[in-house]
Amino acid sequence: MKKLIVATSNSGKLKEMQEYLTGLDWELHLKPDNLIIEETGTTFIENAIIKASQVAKALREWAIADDSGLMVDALNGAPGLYSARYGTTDTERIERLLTQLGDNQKRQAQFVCAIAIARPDGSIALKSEGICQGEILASPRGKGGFGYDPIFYVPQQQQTFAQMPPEVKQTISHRGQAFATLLPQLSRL
Ligand code: ITT
Repeated sequence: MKKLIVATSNSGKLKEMQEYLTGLDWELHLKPDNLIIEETGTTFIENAIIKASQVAKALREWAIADDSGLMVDALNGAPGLYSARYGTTDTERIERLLTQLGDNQKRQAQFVCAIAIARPDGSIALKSEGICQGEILASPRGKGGFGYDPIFYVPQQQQTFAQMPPEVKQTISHRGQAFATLLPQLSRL
């Protein structure tokens, strides 16, 4: 089995990425905590490529990275690329977002996920992107998931990401969409 380094420091994201990647012909390994990659890209896919490529090169192993974020229409796409840097804890990030939106009636938002897989020399073997549309609630709802999940409501399911069973979020989420196109290609590598 080939080794694949899952290049993330976000435990919620790691858990979801592991779910998509189990049962494949790849042996999953975690990225060492002390290997920190600066996200200098200007798009989600650029950042995913930077993270996968630099981790792969540093460890001389295959690596997979995810760059994702929440884009809120009424905030002109913020926090977007800066979703992780919007606060120091999930609670702080959610509070800042809700304060910025205030009682604005325009609540549409989308979660975006870009994934890249790099070869041990740092070159990119695969990349993929996924989007999930939803709305920002006025206050958090639900205990599951991670990050902004409690305020991201999906009208079709009539639930937030944090209220859904994990397997439902796994199918409809931005990450689910990105993995749906990536996985068949990954098994052919
Ligand atoms: P790595 O770069 O180490 O993977 P990170 O948390 O810095 O971890 P990003 O730069 O991609 O990751 O930032 C993504 C932000 O968007 C972060 O605050 C996440 O909590 C949030 N996010 C991404 N996917 C999410 C999801 O499915 N549900 C809730 N929040 C999510």
